[in-house]
Amino acid sequence: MAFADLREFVAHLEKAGQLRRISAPVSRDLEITEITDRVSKRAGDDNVALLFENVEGCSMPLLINAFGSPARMAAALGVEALDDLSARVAKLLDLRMPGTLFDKLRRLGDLFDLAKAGPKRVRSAPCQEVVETANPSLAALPALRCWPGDAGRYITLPMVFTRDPATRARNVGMYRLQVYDERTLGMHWQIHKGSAEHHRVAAERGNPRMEVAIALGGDPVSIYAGSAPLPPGVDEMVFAGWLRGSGVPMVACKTVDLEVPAEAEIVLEGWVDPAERRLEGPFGDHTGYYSLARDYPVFHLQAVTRRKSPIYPTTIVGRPPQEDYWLGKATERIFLPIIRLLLPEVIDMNMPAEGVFHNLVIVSIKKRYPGQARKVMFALWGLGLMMLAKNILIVSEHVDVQNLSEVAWRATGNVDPKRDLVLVEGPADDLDHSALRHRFGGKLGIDATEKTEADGIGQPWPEEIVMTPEIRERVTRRWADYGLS
Ligand SMILES: Cc1cc2nc3c(=O)[nH]c(=O)nc-3n(C[C@H](O)[C@H](O)[C@H](O)COP(=O)(O)O)c2cc1C
Ligand SMILES: [Mn+2]
Repeated sequence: MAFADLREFVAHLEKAGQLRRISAPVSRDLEITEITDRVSKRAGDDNVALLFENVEGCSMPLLINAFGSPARMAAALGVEALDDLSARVAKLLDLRMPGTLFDKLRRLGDLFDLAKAGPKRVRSAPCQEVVETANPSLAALPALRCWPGDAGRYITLPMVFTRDPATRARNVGMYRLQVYDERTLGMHWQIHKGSAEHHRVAAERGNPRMEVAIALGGDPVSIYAGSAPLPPGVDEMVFAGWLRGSGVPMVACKTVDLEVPAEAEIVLEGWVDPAERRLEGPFGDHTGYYSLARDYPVFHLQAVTRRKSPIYPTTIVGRPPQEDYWLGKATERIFLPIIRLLLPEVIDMNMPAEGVFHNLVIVSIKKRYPGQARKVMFALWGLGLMMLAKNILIVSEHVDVQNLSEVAWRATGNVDPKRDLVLVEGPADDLDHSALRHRFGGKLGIDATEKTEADGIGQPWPEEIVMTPEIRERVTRRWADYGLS
């Protein structure tokens, strides 16, 4: 089931006991961060979404941690468990010629789902119940000051809409926005990202202005889609429509030639001057460190449209695990079948919270020939935003990459540093504070697969210890006899 808008999702979470309303007055300066950080690091059902109804000095309720658990993330995307996402994508990518008539009809059904995925243009929209063009202002938004060292307040869960000035192709990205004043925002699209490329094209063409629309809220699938690293030119709204099972209703903006999800809560319309830069940050980031202040483009507000009583959605990032880890986990599950299509030896992958996405990617492979682990590393380093992966660890197919204890055991035992480490350099994540220099640094590939003669071992590779099935079965059967309970 896909939710039509943020309110439906909130209602679902509340009914499922996954949301708490906080009516006590709270400050948006640091206090909400501390509360949310504690709740998002709790285990199980104590980790809930939070709806702050009384943010001091603001009339809008503030929603946070709505995606912050596996159950909520799955619910947001209309599946029972995040692994179901892999199955859905794998089904879509299955290009084998269907055999039986039944298979053919089922395949037709998949393609029909895809045909329904296109955005639906609507003329009137909840996100335009109120239109403020005369004197637009950001002042009503309960934007958070997240951490003590932050340069200011930030909008942290936006969908940023741009078009390629040459092809008119749409991009949607989740890029944080620093609130400079009531009309200006810092636009933190990093150099490797979709809208940064649009911005570059606009600058190259000498365009004086590039139109931008920022949507806050909307259906949860669309919100998530802004964070998905789709290939350039692939429309996040078509992707969202496919995930939802129905096209996202979109409405034309009032003052810019862009469309936004009709069900959004708040929309900020405006523009970026391709030649303008302003210092953005520092910002307490998802690495657990402050990202440094750097020059970024500037968004100028020219209109606000919104619902009559909007909910303001936001998140905080900081030392993991936090809400963004689950947004990333959904991406990991969705992209696994795509990676497997290109690299069929890949079995599973894990980007653990401790690795904050780019720092550590663990991949299991079915190895057939020497050097195959290296082949997979190099392929991943050439694949979209995987180019930013700093450490790639390859293990054999039978290793459970989701089990970090097993991974540590295998990786330390199966690796000879002289033979199994690959040290290269390449593009580094914008936020990698340890890189050689900004956006460029070293990368480590670790081949932790078991080695064979073909890998050039200098001593026989031992067998792994496993008990015989007969004894295991016998002990299981007799367990009660031993009095061990
Ligand atoms: C909570 C959150 C905040 C993010 N903030 C930024 C950001 O400030 N700048 C950025 O370039 N990417 C940020 N990202 C990552 C992008 O959303 C992600 O790379 C996405 O692929 C961008 O869309 P694009 O591929 O169309 O550029 C953030 C992701 C999340 C989940
Ligand atoms: Mn994109």
